[in-house]
Amino acid sequence: MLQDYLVPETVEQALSHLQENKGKARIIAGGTDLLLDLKEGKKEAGILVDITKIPGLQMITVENGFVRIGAAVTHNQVAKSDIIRDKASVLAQAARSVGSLQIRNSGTVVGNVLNAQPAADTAVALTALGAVAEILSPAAKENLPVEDLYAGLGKSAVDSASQLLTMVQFPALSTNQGSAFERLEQRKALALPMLNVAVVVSLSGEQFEWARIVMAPVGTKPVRATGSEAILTGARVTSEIIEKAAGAAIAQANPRDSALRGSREYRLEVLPVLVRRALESAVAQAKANS
Ligand SMILES: Cc1cc2nc3c(=O)[nH]c(=O)nc-3n(C[C@@H](O)[C@@H](O)[C@H](O)COP(=O)(O)OP(=O)(O)OC[C@H]3O[C@@H](n4cnc5c(N)ncnc54)[C@H](O)[C@@H]3O)c2cc1C
Repeated sequence: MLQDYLVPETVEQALSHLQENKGKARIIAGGTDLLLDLKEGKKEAGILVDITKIPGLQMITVENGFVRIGAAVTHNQVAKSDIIRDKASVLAQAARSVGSLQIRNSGTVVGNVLNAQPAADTAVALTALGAVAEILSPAAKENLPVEDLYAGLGKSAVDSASQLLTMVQFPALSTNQGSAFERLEQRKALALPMLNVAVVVSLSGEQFEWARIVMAPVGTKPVRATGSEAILTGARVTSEIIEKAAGAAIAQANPRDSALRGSREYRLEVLPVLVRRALESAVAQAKANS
């Protein structure tokens, strides 16, 4: 049962609330996942520590070539941000595809990552961007890649009863780079997609320098299609090589059969199409930028 709702104004206050109420308090941001989890008894917390009024966590900035997104930033703020549209459009697309307007107005990108659903739209995009999260505990600060925040299906490596994830950061895309997001969904009311794919490519003239291809839900967390990435590294940009790389993505995909989100066979059939489309869009963006 909820006993208190605390609204700190600084990160230090938030951490001391967690420390003083050892194990009983828990961070809340938009509450779109947490309130349902509390109601259904999947998580427990007597005290909620609301971080959305901490000014330092409300910012989207770009500094020294790195984009930073604070933990109180919502999906809509990310989707509308000129910085994100310009420097990481894959993330703007992913944030725009989350739930409904109300969900996007209160749900945060960081909360989406910490809920640890494999198909969390912004976690898939952040993994493709090579994003790293800053995590504070009362006595320590650590930086972890977003993909390493998944400790299992629906289980985060961050303990929200004692730790605060303050922000995620990643390199801003430069002029020879492009990115794209593809999503297969049954209908808009469905909370999570049947499949989603995020791609970032870096070109050197007519060649791929490198590519990061991330797909979900085809495992317990967003999955890198490293075999496809290896096919593209150093290869000439042609539709044949894109087709070949897209086809290879299924080797690392292990989707489950789902009555709600489609059969394994169907998802394996469609996945290469989404990867191909995302690669084509990302290449087109990189060429238009350079
Ligand atoms: C109807 C509906 C539709 C949805 N559709 C989609 C969809 O299409 N795609 C999609 O990806 N998701 C979807 N979602 C889920 C999405 O809304 C959430 O994942 C959201 O982004 C979570 O953010 P939040 O700020 O609300 O997190 P909260 O619910 O506040 O918190 C989530 C978890 O993270 C912890 N936490 C939050 N912030 C921090 C922090 N800074 N440090 C430490 N711990 C923290 C909390 O304690 C909690 O355990 C949907 C949800 C609903 C209800």
